[in-house]
Amino acid sequence: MYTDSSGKRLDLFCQVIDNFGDAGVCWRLARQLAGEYGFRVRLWIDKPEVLQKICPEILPDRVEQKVSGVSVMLWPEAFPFFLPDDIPDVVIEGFGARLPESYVRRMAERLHAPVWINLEYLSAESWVGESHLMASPQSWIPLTKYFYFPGFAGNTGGLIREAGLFDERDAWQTDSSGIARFLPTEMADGAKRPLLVSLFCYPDAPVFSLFDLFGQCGHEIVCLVPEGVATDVLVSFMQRPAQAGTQFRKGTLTVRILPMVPQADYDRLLWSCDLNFVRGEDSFVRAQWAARPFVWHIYPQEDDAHRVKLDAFLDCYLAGLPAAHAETVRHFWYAWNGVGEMCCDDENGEKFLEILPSLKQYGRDWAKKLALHADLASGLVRFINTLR
Ligand code: TRH
Repeated sequence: MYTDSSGKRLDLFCQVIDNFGDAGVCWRLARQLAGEYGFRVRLWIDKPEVLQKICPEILPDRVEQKVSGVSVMLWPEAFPFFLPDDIPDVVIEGFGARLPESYVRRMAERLHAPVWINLEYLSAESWVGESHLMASPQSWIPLTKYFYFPGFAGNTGGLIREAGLFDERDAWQTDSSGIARFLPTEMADGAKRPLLVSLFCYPDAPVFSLFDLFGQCGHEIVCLVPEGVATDVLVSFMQRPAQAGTQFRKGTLTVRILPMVPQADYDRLLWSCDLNFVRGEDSFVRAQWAARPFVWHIYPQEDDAHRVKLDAFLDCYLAGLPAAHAETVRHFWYAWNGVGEMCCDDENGEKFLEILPSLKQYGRDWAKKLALHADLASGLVRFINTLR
């Protein structure tokens, strides 16, 4: 813990654009700021029902509730009337969430204006370091907003990483009984241990081709898919509804549909698998902390803007791998993201599976390297303290 901010009040605003990442990132950060730094955190969220999917304690119809030390507030369309004293010391808008105008006016009326931060999206592009902590004086009101950019380099805001995360992960990964929970019972004993894969992707991922590869690869693979992921492809592959509990076998591949699990269990799932397919932002980061080989399905953007982001990350992630392995990984990630084709007779897929053991060791080194930088919450708290 960098510093104790006990008693300081903080509002974090989360607008759910789509999927789970906006809620997932804001929820993780809110808990950490409350639990590790002692902030009195209010998380304003416009769709608590989305948060409930990854945190079942949330009651979506509550206007206010306290969960894991965080006051979770429904962010209504007609925002409540606030007095300047109701405004906290720190205001964070998640991913450019547009704050209610009346609220911003009250911010400006406080004797000491709150620290106002826009938590940005994650990218490995080099401009991120230059824009991190940039001040944006507002032309319409005497307030300044600061951009806080997560990132992979030392000159960025870092990545969310809770205290003790690596110890918890290591304890889990050395205890096979937890991992066995994710395996079909007949495969749970060590001798028959299959390759365990988790699959979280957007609907356009070439899942069919991946399953063909897995089904013909010569060793047992169990692929765990959270319910709701790639449903159409799964239904046509399995010829049955893709509900939690469904299991299907083809060649060497067993597909198991899991229910969506709470965030902490999702980490355990990633820690347990030999290969994780992840997407968006938060699961992408958690896969790196899992220190296991992973494949990222990047959130698609207009005009292929995501291609630049994908390359920026690959360039830094692959820099420490032997050239041939780096090429195999890049090719596989490209195909998964629709750049080039993925097909089961493409030998790159087999090569990728062959190099998994060395990617596993590389994943540990990569996680250690990233953890040399300050984590996002500690950097944020340090910055807040420089302004107050
Ligand atoms: O769901 P995502 O695709 O989310 C986002 C949004 O699309 C967002 O608009 C976009 O800007 C952002 O990606 C880049 O993927 P992400 O970010 O990985 O979020 C998923 C969250 O759900 C993450 O916190 C992990 C959590 N989760 C669980 O808790 N349990 C589960 O079973 C699964 C599959 C995920």
